[in-house]
Amino acid sequence: GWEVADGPELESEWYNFDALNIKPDHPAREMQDTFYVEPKNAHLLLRTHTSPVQMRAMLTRELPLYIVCPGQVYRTDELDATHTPVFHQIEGLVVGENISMANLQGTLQLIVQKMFGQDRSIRLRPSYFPFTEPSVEVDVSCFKCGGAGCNVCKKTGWIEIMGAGMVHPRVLEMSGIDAEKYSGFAFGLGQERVAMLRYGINDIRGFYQGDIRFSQQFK
Ligand code: FA5
Repeated sequence: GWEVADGPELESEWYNFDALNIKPDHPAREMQDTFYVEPKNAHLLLRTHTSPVQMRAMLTRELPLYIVCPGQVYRTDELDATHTPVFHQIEGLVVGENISMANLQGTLQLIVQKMFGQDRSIRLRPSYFPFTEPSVEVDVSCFKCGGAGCNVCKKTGWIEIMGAGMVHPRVLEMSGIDAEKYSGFAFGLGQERVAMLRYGINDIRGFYQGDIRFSQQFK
């Protein structure tokens, strides 16, 4: 029952931040370094994550809502082995009656097993995002050592792969959804980072340099 949802890469500041409970002066805006588009009073930017699609979907679709949104996002990050200024995320959002943290955990467990293999388990760690409460960072048990500790998982047995949480009631209310009756969960993962883990790629720049020897490894 999941649908693929879409949204613009040139996004309004409102969808990218305000609709996600990130106020103009909130320090959380600085968590994501943003490319603003001139003129400044147009309040347009290159979306810094796929999360603005959450509000777009909530405003236009019927409940219950089950969507994923794969897409390109932009940040003023310096180019290095694990960061590019243009990268891709996959957003997930579920809103309906009786949606709980257990549903989030079960969904994430399934995603991780499909992506990294049946033997993988997940670990949820408390975290902070203004648009989810509670918020978690999601770790997958290391697929190289199985959790014993190695160079891939930096000897911890776990690898962080995405952010997630229960949709903040304020976000539901901003879209006109009754937060007493409905609840939801959301998650967002970095596509390149997941591909790097899965295929043992140690430098993200390989995806964008256009060197055919890079692509040919995956034939
Ligand atoms: C977010 O962007 C939140 N929107 C995720 C979210 C969605 C949380 C829904 C809760 C509910 P964060 O800034 O941590 O979170 O980015 C998510 C992922 O994008 C990171 O885990 C990482 O895999 C990837 N990422 C972030 N910056 C870069 C970059 N410069 N290059 C490549 N991947 C990146």
